[in-house]
Formats: sequence, C-alpha cells, structure tokens
Amino acid sequence: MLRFIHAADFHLDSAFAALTPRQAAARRRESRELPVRLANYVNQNNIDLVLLAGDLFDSAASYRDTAEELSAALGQMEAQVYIAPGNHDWYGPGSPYLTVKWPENVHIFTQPRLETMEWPEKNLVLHGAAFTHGEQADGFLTGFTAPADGKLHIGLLHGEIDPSEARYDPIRKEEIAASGLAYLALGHIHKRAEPLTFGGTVCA
Ligand SMILES: [Mn+2]
Repeated sequence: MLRFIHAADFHLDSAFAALTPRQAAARRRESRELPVRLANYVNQNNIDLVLLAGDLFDSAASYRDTAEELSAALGQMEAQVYIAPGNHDWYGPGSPYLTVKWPENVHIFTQPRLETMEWPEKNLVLHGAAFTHGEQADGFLTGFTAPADGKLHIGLLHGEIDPSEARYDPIRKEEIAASGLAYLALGHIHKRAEPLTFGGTVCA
C-alpha cells in the first residue's frame, strides 16, 4: 500500500493584504509553522509520498530564509516529496527552486511540459510539469495518456479544470478522463473539494 498526502498553495511569504491586520498576522504566523507541522504529520502517519502542486511560495522571488525553512522541513519528512511549481512560484532564474539547496528526498519538476519521474520500488511513475512564467495558456495534460503498463501513474500539476480563461494550465475534464492516471493532484484554486472522478482518474 502507498500512503500519500496532497497539498498545494501554501503561498509562503504572502502579506495577506486582503485580510484585516490582525487576521493577516495570524495567517503569516500559521504559514511559518506550516512546513514543520506538515513534516510532523507525514512522519506520524507513515506517509510514503508527498505531492505538492505548486504556489508553495507567494512569488517567484521569495525570502531566502523562507525557502530554506521549507527545504529543511521537507528534508525531515521520511517520504519522497514531489513539487510542481505554479504561477506564483514559477520555475526560473532567481527562483528558490534553483537558488536553495533541496534535500535528496525532494524532486522538483522544472520543464513546461509533462516529464516523468519513477520510483521503481513502489512501481510508481509521477507525471508533472512546472510553470516557467506567470501564465501557462497551453494545458499540460493535453494529448497525454499514460501507458497501460501495470505501473501506478500519478499526475502532479498546478492548473484549473475547465476555466473560463486559458491562463493557468487549463485542464479539460475529458483530458483527465483520457489520461489513464490513477490520481491527478492539482493546485491553484484555494478551495478544498472532495475528490472527483473522471473516467478512471480520481482528481482533487
Ligand atoms: Mn496558482
């Protein structure tokens, strides 16, 4: 059995300008504590795999100590961690994904197209991509179908399902249904939802 956790949109270093000063201060405190709390949760619950679907930082040029704290917390996890950068923390020059040292159990997707990373001991193939700019008009999942090779195929993307505007990795429900993925981990919309099923793919 594989136990995984899926999270996204930490928006670390956000000023939370839309909130009242008191609410914003509370949120900033919570977001500084979040990486360590998450590491404790992962280790206490025997999680094998951590899927982080982008916008972990609020901007592509976050404070260095924020990124170092996240890196250290992820390194504490007794799990393999995969990251797909999003529209706020897009992968590019100056990004903490390039400038900070990440531990060996952390794997970051860096290309603006689907790539695979394999974890053979778990018979697992991860399919992910990175925003490399603040917008991504072409959907990463377009035209993709995972091979039916008996392996467990999981997708990790920052993007939105059937958006009105194609700016943030638009993903159509039909594309998810045709993907052959067992699970698709998404980020971007800041709203927890029950898992959805399209075709044979569970998606959240
Ligand atoms: Mn986003």
